[in-house]
Amino acid sequence: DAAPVMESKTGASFPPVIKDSQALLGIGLRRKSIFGLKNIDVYAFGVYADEDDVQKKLSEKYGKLSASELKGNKDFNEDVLASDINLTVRLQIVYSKLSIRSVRGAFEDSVGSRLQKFGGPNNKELLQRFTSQFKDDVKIPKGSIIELSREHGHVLRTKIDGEEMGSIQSKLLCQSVLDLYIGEDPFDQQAKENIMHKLAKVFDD
Ligand code: DAO
Ligand code: DAO
Ligand code: DAO
Repeated sequence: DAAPVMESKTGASFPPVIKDSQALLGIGLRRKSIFGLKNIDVYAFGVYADEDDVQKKLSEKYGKLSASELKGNKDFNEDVLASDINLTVRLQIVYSKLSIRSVRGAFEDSVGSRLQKFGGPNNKELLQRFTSQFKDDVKIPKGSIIELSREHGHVLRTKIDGEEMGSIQSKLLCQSVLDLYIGEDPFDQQAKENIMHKLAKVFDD
């Protein structure tokens, strides 16, 4: 029924449903400052979730609360991050000069800081296991679509333009990646609020 949703600054467009059952909850923009001088738009993103799954896993604890009561509820936020709900973050690259080197570096900063936050300081080895998978010959030109999906059992699956790059079973990694978008200090605060509101509304009907 619904039409694609467009991120207005970049023109990136997001289908309303992916993987047959995951609905778009909200979209946002990942920006990065370079040399402390200017911000570049790196990618637009959309967060999707299986709403039946949200019902099934969280309604016992939150089903009696309305969306407005759940607004800003820290427990709810943490449970969404840590639970086993099927969730996908779809990235659409808008920066045209992305190199694997800068992806690796950004990843080590952003995901690395979350691995530390949730798992403590001894996660260097885990992180390097990932970034070493980013082969120098992988191309991520403008328009590329990267899907980061948490599947049941805390499996994080990565696809680039529909092609599977790998998957890894790690609750810590799933939580750390999602924290970038809907955690305490997200890339796009407004996006996070929209996404959490949509998730909370699942219980309203
Ligand atoms: O050209 O060095 C540069 C600046 C580019 C910054 C790129 C940030 C990469 C962000 C991660 C993208 C993940 C797909
Ligand atoms: O925006 O800082 C960030 C991190 C985003 C996570 C992106 C993971 C992309 C993995 C793709 C590897 C391609 C070689
Ligand atoms: O278990 O060490 C292993 C192999 C897993 C391959 C994982 C590649 C996944 C790329 C991770 C990107 C995370 C956003």
